[in-house]
Amino acid sequence: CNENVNFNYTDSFIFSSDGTMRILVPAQETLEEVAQQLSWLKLLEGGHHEPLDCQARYKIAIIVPYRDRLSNLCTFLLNMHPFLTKQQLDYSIFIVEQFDDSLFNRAMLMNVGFNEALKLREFECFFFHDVDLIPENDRNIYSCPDQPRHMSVAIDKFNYSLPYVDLFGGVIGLNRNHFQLVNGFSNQYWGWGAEDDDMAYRVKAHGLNITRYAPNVARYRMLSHVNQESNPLRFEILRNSRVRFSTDGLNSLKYRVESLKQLPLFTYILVDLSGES
Ligand code: BGN
Repeated sequence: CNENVNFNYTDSFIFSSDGTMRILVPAQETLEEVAQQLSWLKLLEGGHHEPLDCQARYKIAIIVPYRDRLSNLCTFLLNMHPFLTKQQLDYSIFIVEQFDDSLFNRAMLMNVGFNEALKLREFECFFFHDVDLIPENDRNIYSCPDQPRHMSVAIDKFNYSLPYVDLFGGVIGLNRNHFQLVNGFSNQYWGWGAEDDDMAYRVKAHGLNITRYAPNVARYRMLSHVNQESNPLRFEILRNSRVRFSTDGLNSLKYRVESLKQLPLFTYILVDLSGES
């Protein structure tokens, strides 16, 4: 398939000729209402879509770690589905929610998403995506990256500039082989911060390079939300992360799936990270 085509009459409403997108707002913040607003897209079960008249190059999984942000989730789904569909991708959206009441472990939820998605289908690349980041330009193509790609380069909250050169958080894309090569994310970061820096270290330590699109394309709006509790131990864990790359990650991941459902707009995974698997 050619990526990024004009696909129907709603196109000119959402997308303008310079690639800038109008961010859609849900009429009501419920999943049913969002599904109704997206009914014209003809999504398949589990938040899956693939082009009907051509063969997409790759199978793509969008993995979204989640807890208690329904408003963000509704806006995310309402905007991401038209955006990804327009790019003629074969994709599925996975929402991975933490069941236990420990501090939020974003990295571990993304590892779980990777693992569980691969049990369902042979995905070739993975976009690890914060639920509060909405792309603003449709030239920001979610194609399978040759090298790990940092997608959320220019975010409105950071005045559309990169806060520091090694930032690898927000939205990132990796192909399956690279994610496995670096042993996924660390499972050690409970609470906000540094798990993305750890991933940047992993990528570099394995001879890979972080790539980026130009900032006028890789633009995102950050939705408002209550901030998570930060992790006071993150500096220390990050300082000696290197010694754990080969023992802390996909190969040490322990979790229990409480629920896995194919919903109309996404595949939902509810997971307990706290105990032994
Ligand atoms: C950094 C955080 C990242 C976060 C960015 C952007 C740390 C580690 C300090 C040693 N890193 O400061 O996790 O994505 O800000 O918000 O806290």
